[in-house]
Amino acid sequence: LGYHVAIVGATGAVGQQMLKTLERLNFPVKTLLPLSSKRSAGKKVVFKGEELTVQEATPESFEGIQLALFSAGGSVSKALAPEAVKRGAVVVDNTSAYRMAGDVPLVVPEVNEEDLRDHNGIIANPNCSTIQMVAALQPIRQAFGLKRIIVSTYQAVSGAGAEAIDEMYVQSRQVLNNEQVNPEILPVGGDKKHYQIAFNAIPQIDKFQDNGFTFEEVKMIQETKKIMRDQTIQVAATCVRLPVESGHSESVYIEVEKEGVTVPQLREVLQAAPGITLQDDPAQQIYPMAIEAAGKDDVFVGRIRKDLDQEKGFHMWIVADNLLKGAALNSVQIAFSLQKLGLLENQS
Ligand code: 11C
Repeated sequence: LGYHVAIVGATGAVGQQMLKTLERLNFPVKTLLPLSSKRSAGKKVVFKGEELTVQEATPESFEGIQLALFSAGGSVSKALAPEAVKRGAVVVDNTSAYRMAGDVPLVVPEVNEEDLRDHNGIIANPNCSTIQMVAALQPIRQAFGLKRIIVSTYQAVSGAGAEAIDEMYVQSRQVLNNEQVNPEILPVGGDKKHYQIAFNAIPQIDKFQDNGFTFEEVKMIQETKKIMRDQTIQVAATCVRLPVESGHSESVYIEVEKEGVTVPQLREVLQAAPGITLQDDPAQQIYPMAIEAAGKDDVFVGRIRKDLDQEKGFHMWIVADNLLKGAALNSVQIAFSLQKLGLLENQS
């Protein structure tokens, strides 16, 4: 028994993790259809030990598909997600194409699983840097309320795709060999200028908006308010790319609503929260780090401390694998939640 599942973008960095995560968590898959753009069609992917040929995604590809996980860019989702829905599939979309649409739930299961009940065929998977932050802050919010968030991110190159990972390694070798570096992708594939990522920190992820924030920063702000169903939470973000392969890190400042909250109380609620691992022991130099979080499912939280001036202010350091909890794992968790809530067709 299982579902007929399609992965759109099966050869990409996230698509590959979707295949592995479906297999690793034993999601009931009856048939797996790997789809891609014309360019990648014909490539092979492996699912449960079986080699599968990737097919070009067309509207007809979705005949008989019950669940389609999309991660092939916003334009592909815009063109094909409605076609999949028309043919009876439930779509979990990992792009920003539908995230802010009023009739599309934007879901991190630990935070707002119940929003899935309002879906109209498409469910949006939030941006990676948003997911790990709201997953860590939700238990704090439930216990003590949440008034304000100020976040600075330290994001891995894998968030910009497999080509950006290659660019980091190529440039690193070039710098070490005293060779010329020719940036072509980062900070943003489609923008006017490109900068060296090797041995650098670039304060731009995605394109600048009219308000001076980048689109990545705007996503963190808008998505957080939507997922938490609270437009009054004050959110500001600064997003920075680092030469780290996988694992986004975030320095997060929050102000809670309740008075008299202590650091041990924050640690206690985080320790009890599903999907969160507390790594917070300054005396032993224990704190989350990207190279340790990479390849793991949980969101790691540490460096929790009270602000020295704001009575209700706290700081913390939140790290997660951006391709797993930030993308593929959250999408697969949404699929499990859909199944649990009876929102998928019957298995065959
Ligand atoms: C990055 N957060 O690290 C981006 C990648 O909207 O799903 C994910 C983009 C998105 O570059």
